[in-house]
Amino acid sequence: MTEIEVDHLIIGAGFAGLCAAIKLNESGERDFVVIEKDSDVGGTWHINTYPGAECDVPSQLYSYSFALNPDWSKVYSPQQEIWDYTKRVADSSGVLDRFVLDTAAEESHWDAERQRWIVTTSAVGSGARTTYAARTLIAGSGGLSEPSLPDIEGIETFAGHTFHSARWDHDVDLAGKRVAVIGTGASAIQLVPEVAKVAGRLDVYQRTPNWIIPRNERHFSTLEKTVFRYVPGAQRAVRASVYAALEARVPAFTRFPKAMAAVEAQVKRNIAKGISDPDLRAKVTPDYRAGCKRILVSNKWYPALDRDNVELITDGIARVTSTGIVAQDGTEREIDVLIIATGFHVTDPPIAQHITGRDGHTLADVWSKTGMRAYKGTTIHGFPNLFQLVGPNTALGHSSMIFIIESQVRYVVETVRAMRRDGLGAVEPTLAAQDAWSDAVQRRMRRTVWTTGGCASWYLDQFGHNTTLWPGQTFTFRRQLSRFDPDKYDVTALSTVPSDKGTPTAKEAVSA
Ligand code: N01
Repeated sequence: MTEIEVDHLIIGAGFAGLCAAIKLNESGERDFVVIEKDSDVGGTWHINTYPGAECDVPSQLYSYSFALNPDWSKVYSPQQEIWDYTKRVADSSGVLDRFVLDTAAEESHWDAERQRWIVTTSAVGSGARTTYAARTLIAGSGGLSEPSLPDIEGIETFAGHTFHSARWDHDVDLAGKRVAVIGTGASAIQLVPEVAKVAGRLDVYQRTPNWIIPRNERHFSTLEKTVFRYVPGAQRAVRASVYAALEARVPAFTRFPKAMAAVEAQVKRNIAKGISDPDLRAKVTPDYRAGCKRILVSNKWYPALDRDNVELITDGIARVTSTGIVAQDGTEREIDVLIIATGFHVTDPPIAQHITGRDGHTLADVWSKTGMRAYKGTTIHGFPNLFQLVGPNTALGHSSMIFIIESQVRYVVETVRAMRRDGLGAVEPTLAAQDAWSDAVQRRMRRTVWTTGGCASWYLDQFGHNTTLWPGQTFTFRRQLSRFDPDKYDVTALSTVPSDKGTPTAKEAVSA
């Protein structure tokens, strides 16, 4: 098996991996490879092709700060536009020659003597294996990438078509079919209104209702787009105002959950507008504080549930048979297609099973005992030179993840720069630094709506801790990650172990 030495190996070509590649390249770190298991860049925006897929963060903020897009068509962008945007940015950034697509990262372990991550990859289809020996491992595989499938009795026996919302099967024609959707989260509320338009009958299985605020569906006018393109600073000013408006919501999430009463009143008006049947209104009205689960955005969900061909089932699922779903009240509803919209593995990311650190333990082993913990959500004790993008406590309930990703990538670049300057071969946060940071985050969680709001959510791990979200303003997060802080790290000088002679460079390897 060939071994390729590179300075940096990046896993994932979504917003995070692409940002890391571009910013490393700009900083002069050109010896890297990006491994992507899918056939194109774009990550979640390439993979999630379900009908109705759109972003629920305003377009003006859902782009890189260094690549504004004056051409967004709407206030909230559709999936295809965002995917196209990532492809354009990748094309124009001059880094694509170091992307290896259709290739999955399999196993990674830290070789302390060589001060390198040894990463085995396999090509999708052929299974051809390659080994990389990289100074840093930058994991950008996404917090919401691995579908979580429900553990429902008999689900494997269903004889019709079944697929997850994030693995949409476009070969299945839903026209006139009897369809069931399990789940009523962010994905379901977007796809259900579209499926309802074509399905003969649609059964929607809701476990918990969500708070769903109205969505601004406005298209940007030609004049606005022209101004964004040609008037210096105009689009940045709009972006800044959107950013500020979203940040203004943070205190309600983190310190004053009672302020969410205003959101709840707005949602109740949205329900009254969209649904005529009082029983159905009651079924979709949550009994926990708004914000405890992600607040969703839609004008189409309530009217879709109000349609004659749609039924909302809230009795719970007893089992799935070969022909349909049996609810807890014993009613069996026959279906042709089962769509699973039950979300993703978030607090138990599968990639953690494949990363083995300094002591021979996988990240999954470590986190199964402690919950997800990292220093500043990015570097991890026991895992030198590993950078986890969108790591523990970096996700947001109120604003754009791209802001967080750029903050983390800045930290990666600063750390790599310091390693070069100071001749360091390995940097690893001390356990004390990691614990202090994680404990401080957990202390801040106590007053948040995610802890006090009276709901169960995928933000919480098996210990009941919210190890997913950042409990503060995003500019605070950015400030914390603005420079490498060597006093919080165990650092080791660059070892003199010679590298294998004759190994190809990243560029040679990719083009081979
Ligand atoms: O997943 P979810 P998603 N039996 O976990 C239900 C992002 N996103 O794919 O609430 C029955 O939110 C579960 O019920 P409950 C965004 O960050 C963004 O919809 O746990 N039901 C819930 O209703 C989002 O938050 C966009 O009681 C079961 C649903 O399945 C994240 O992705 C668009 C069940 C899962 O909802 C995930 O959204 C789409 C079971 N066994 C997604 N297990 C944007 O627009 C789970 N459920 C940017």
